[in-house]
Amino acid sequence: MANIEVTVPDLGVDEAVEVIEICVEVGQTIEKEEPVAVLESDKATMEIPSSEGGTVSEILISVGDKVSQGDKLLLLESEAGTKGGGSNASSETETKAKTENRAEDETSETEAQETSTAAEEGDKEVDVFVPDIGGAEQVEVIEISVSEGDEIETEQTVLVLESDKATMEIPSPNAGKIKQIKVKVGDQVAEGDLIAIMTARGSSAEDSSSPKDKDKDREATISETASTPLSGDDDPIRAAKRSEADAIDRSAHSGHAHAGPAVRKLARELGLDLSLVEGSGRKGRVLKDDVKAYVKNRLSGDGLSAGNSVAALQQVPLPDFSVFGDTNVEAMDKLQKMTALNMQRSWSTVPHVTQFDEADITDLESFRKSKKAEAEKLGVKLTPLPFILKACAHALEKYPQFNVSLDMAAQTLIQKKYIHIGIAVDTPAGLVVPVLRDVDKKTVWQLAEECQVLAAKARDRKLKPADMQGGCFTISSLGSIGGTAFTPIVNAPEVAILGVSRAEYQPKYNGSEFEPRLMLPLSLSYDHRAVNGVDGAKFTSHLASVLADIRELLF
Ligand code: CAO
Repeated sequence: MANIEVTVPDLGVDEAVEVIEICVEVGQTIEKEEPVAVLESDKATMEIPSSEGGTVSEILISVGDKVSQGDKLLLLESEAGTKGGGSNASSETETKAKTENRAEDETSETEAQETSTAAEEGDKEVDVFVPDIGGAEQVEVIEISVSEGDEIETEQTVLVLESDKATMEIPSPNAGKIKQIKVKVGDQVAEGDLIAIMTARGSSAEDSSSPKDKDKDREATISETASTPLSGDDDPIRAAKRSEADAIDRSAHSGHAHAGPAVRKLARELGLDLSLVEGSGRKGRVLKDDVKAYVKNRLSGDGLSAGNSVAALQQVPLPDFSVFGDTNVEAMDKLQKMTALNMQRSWSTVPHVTQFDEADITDLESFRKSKKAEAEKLGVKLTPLPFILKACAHALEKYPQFNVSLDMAAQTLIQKKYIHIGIAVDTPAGLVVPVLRDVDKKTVWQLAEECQVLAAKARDRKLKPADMQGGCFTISSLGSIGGTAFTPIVNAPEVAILGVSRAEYQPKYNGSEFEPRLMLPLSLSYDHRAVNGVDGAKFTSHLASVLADIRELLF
């Protein structure tokens, strides 16, 4: 076992440079070339790679220290290394540090040089065209990555095109200023179409007279990004994977996150858009820990419950509505944000199927009416809802596959042995779902009273979080309002929801004649991962038969 000193290589700068990040901890085993520290001068940010692999035994610097070539950064214990190998190692790393210095230096001499060249040679107006995109015609513009007036660099993405098979970033052939954008999101474009006019800086300006010739050089860039774009590969899975890879590649380049190559690599591996991550380093630099914390937060679900995560949902591009008439913009309140998040999450993760049916509630309605006087005496409003609750509890007992939650991460099915049912309640503040517990064990009177109490609490905003937790199934009754059917969204992690529409008299043939029957429309949406179609149909027909003859509840 030998102790190796990892030292600062030649940084190509005269002055001492500040340590802005230490990327390793004592006891950590690292590979050769793994970044150990990040240094920052006023011109560049440099990751210093380790000259050897080994276990970090001591860190000799702190964030904020100023270091120069040859200064010791840390000690490594290595079985392979030799004592004093640091100096050799540091010379090995010199080239790399210099290279990264150059690559990372986004604000330094290059820019200054470009500016002076531009000043010397004069700016030139050039057209930016769609380059060769593999012969594809009419490809949709899905994103415009620059705005008029933006200063951009050569190869910076100007816009993103998407065909049904690939996503392609179109890079700028020049550095300079975007003068005019000639396309908008949703436009269909083909090779040679004019995308933008820009004022190219000095020598970077290419001749705009021949778009096809001019774009030859850029074909390679696009082919790399979109990997065999539109090449006639009709395999939808391969195409989808390619698109996914392209999207990941695009996301890793998107935004203007301030981060080093190792952090960018990590973000790319995780398919993470770095511009979404808030950097805790100096000048907002994104550190590895920021990336890990962001991913952990998103996976734990906290990220989704945070108010500002509504913005992270996929957003349809919005026009400026004020162009069409007067508008008023109001912030969404917490309930609206939570409802939007929950709906979006359920709609995009649960494969929904909706089964429609109708229940003949003519006899139930007569019975309910016969109980009205008694209900009034008890101070309870007896609507069809408590009967529907009772029928659902009965169906959940008979078809327990509707009383489960799926844990896809653990690949398990959680079977619930209790029957708690939520009812969607419309309030002036929005939709809430209080939960009635042990519905199977309660009488219709108890359920009627509880519905009334919970609905009143909901409207008065007096529900506590516990009142809205623990549901196994939800009923959304729009019966008092109208409609013939609808497709409710499953209240995940439950796997089914019953939508109830307005009961109407319909002529039904009884074998010898038509007679008026009061028919209650039922719309059962379920998670097709947990419930199959046959069971969906069995569940609604069981509900229909119980509601047609509530004596069925006895069995
Ligand atoms: N068909 C015909 N009439 C119906 C009916 C139906 N399916 N359901 C209820 N009614 C009648 C009731 O019987 C009552 O009439 P009577 O006073 O003559 O008996 C009247 O409509 C009003 O009922 P209600 O709305 O006061 O009571 P309810 O038990 O049916 O519903 C509640 C309670 C809280 C569920 C309801 O008020 C509510 O908020 N519904 C909206 C749910 C919602 O927003 N769903 C959408 C979720 S997804 O976006």
